[in-house]
Amino acid sequence: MRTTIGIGLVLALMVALLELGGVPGEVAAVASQPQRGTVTTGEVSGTNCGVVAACTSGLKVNFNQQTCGTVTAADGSRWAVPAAVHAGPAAVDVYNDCTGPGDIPDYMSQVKTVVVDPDGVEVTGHVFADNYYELYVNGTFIAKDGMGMTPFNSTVVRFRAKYPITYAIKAVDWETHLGIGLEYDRYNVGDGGVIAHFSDGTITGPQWKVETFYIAPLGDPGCVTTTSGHDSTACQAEKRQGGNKAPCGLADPKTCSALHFAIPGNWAAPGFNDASWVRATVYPASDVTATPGYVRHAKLFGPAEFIWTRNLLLDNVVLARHTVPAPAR
Ligand SMILES: [Ca+2]
Ligand SMILES: [Ca+2]
Repeated sequence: MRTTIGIGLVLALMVALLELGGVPGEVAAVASQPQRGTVTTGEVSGTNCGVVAACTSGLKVNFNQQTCGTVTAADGSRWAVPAAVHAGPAAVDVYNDCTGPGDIPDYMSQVKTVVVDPDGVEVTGHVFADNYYELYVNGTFIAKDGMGMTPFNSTVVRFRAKYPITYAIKAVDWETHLGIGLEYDRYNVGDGGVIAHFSDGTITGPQWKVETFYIAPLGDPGCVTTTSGHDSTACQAEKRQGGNKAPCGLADPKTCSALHFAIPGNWAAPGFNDASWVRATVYPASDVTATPGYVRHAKLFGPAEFIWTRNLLLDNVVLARHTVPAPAR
């Protein structure tokens, strides 16, 4: 009996040691690092997934539809590019020169309150995104940006929610060449940025946690590391007057790749664990936008700062979270 147990134990130990010696690197990597992304290469066509099909203001604006496509990776997985869009309602615009007159003086009278928690407090917020955002509060969808690509609008939202309040923003630097992170005839690399100010004192800033889930254009996706969040800072893109450029786009846009990471279904929920995400990087407003939607209404954003991930150019879908235990004022 004792001998049998002894042999059994020795065999079990030997099997364990063999397993450790067999694939230790892979096992350890899976346990300690965020999942590697999925690579796709090349551009796909898309269809309008935005609220607006054409501008009606008669003003001279650079209108581009918000189009959505799907790219397929070599492993057969399919990815919405640049991002999936929530079917819910668009936020009221503070500034819109495409389907509105520009400044919308009576915008506050149009805002409806989204009830997240009936026994909560009412909070009004102003949000500007380059190019698109969706706002979630305590896991509930509040509103999306009604101008998903260009021109640039500015918006207002209102909700009723109970503390602690988890703010969650999905921000997207939209693109016109779907799947490769490039825009317009010149195949420019677009830049992102989102800013928000809420009446409970909550503002976007470095205290927010962020992570990117769609990185493009990339020549060699191996430049993205995943030991400290999804980090594309080693990847090449150049800030240039008249349009930022990436080497693959300059050579041949068809060769540009993208790196995709699956967005967790519960990413906006209060209980979602964002421990692997990094602190937001703040950018001067001048790095993000000079458009009237923001500039003419900058006062609405008070001390809030534009946030994004570490790479304003190549990180195109950015999720941002911040939980406020009690009102700041
Ligand atoms: Ca917008
Ligand atoms: Ca971009």
